[in-house]
Amino acid sequence: VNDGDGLPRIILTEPGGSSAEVLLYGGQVISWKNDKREELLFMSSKAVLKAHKAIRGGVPICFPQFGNLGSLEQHGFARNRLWALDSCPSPLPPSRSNSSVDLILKSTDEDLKTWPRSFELRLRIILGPGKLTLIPRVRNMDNKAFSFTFAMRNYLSVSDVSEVRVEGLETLDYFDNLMKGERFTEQADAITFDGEVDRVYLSTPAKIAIIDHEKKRTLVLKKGGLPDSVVWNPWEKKAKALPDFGDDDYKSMLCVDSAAIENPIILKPREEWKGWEELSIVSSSYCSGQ
Ligand code: TA6
Repeated sequence: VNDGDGLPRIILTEPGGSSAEVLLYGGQVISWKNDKREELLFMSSKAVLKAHKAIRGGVPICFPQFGNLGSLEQHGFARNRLWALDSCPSPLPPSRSNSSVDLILKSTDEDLKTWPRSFELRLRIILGPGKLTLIPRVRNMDNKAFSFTFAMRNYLSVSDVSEVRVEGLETLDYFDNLMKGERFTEQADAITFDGEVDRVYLSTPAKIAIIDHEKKRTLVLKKGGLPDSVVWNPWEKKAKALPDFGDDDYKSMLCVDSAAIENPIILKPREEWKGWEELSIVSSSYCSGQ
């Protein structure tokens, strides 16, 4: 499907009524709506939906480098490349209620100049009732080993970030990007937000809950093969400094990413790494009386 902005996209729907929209550009999910057509992911009011610029919202794929942890552009180049439909995806367990798409990004001669490793990066996106699953895989197509860091940056839509709690990260160590990446230990019994937060939580549990009181909704992030989780909100000052971020956008978003940052993933020739994340919505409205 080609929409107004000329970016080819795939629309996924499932019998329960939810939907998702995926751009071939960046292999990026840009929308995930529940069965009530509510948008569950954040998209900046000033996002630039043009090729060759990272799109500020949905689920950007940060590969082969997270942040500025290396010589590449911030968060690597995968989110700024045109991916393709994977014509020979590995078989999926049969399921009536899911719809899915398989995307692939292969290293190009251009990329080999900046990152001299040949790779195949695959991403399977599966939409199920109340559930969105992303399964990234990286295969080393080279004749020597290489390592990379990786993140799926989940821009989540929230009613008011100052009313959001994140549970599952308590007692963990984290790198604080606001304190030159120094390592700290989380003391709070849940993460709440009253200012800029930019932390890489390390070796997180497989399940993290983002509780949005106002919307009476909890988003549960489950993941595997991606031990770390970045929690980011730019808050007012940084939001103003980002040209593709609306000044008030920070109030209605929170990034809680699935990532492999502390320990880069190392692949031997022909070896393939596989990770996964599952975003699901638990609307507490019906259980409010319980
Ligand atoms: O969360 C890590 C981080 O590097 C932040 O410091 C902030 O820069 C954010 O990612 C946004 O990066 P981007 O390249 O998407 O603007």
